[in-house]
Amino acid sequence: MSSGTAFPTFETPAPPMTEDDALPVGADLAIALMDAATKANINDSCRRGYLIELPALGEVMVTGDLHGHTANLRRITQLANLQRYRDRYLVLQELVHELDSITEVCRSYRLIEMAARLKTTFPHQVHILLGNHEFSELLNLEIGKRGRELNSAFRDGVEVAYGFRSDDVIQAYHRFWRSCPLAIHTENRLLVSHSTPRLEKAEAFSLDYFRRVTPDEIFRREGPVFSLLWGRDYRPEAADAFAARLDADVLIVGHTACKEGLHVPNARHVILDCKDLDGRYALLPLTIPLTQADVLTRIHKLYG
Ligand SMILES: [Mn+2]
Repeated sequence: MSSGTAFPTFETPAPPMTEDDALPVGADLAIALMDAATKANINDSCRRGYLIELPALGEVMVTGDLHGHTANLRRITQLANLQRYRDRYLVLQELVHELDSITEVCRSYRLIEMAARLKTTFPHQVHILLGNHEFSELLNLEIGKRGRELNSAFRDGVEVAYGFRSDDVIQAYHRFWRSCPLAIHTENRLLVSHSTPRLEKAEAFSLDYFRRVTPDEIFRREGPVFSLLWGRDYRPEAADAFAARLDADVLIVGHTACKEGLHVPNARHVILDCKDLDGRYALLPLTIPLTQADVLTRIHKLYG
C-alpha cells in the first residue's frame, strides 16, 4: 500500500504522537522495523538456537525489566554507548506492558520499537531476552494486574497508534518475540535469563537444551520454558541446581520487582529491575572470573 487513498478517511490511523520519544512511523515502517529486528535476532553471530553465547572478550551490560519505560531505555542507550564500545554487549528484557496502565491505554509498543531499532543498529551487541509478558502476549494468556488485563491495555495502545493496521503490526511484534533468545551464557560462567525455574523443573535445562529447543516446545503453556519465564524459586537449592545445569556460577535475572532496582535473594541470583527511576544495571567484564560478590560491586544506578 503506497498511500492512504485506498481507504476511507474515517479509518485513518491516529496522527503520530508528539512526545519526543514517540516514533513517527506508520504501520508499514513499524512492520519493516520489527521484521528487520527479527532478522537480526536470527542472524546474530553469538546465537546457537535460543542461546546467546558470549565470548571472553569485552563486557556485558545487563538491565532489568523495563515495562514500557522509554525514558529509561534512552538512559540505558546513553550509558551503554555501544557506538564507542564495540565489544560491549547490552541485554534488555521485559519490554512490553506498562504495569500501571490501569485506566489508560498501554503504550509500551513504543519501547518495543525503540529496542528493535537498537537491535538493528547494533545487531551483534544488543540482545533482547524473551520475558513472560511477551510470552503471555504470544499465547494470549491473560496477565492481569489490579483488575486491568495488560494484554487488552496493550492492544488498545497499538490500536490508538496504528488503527485498522493494528493486527498486522501485532503480528510483526509476535514474529519478533518468537525469534528472541531465552538465555545468555558467558565464558566466565554467568547465566542471564528472564527468570529461573522451580527446583523440580531444573533438570529439563542445560546449555544444549537452549541450543536445540524448538519453537513448538517453547511456545506452549506447560512446557519447561513456561516455568523458566514465570519461576520465582529463590531457594538456595533451586539456584544451585539450575546454575549447575547451566555451567554458571551467578544467575542474573529480571522478573521480580525490586524496590531499589536490585535484590539478592541467595548466593547465586542477582535480580535487576529497571522499571522506574530507582533502576539499576550491571556492567560486567567477560574476561575474568566473577563471583556473585564481584558482580554486586559492578552494579550501578541508572540515575545518579
Ligand atoms: Mn517477568
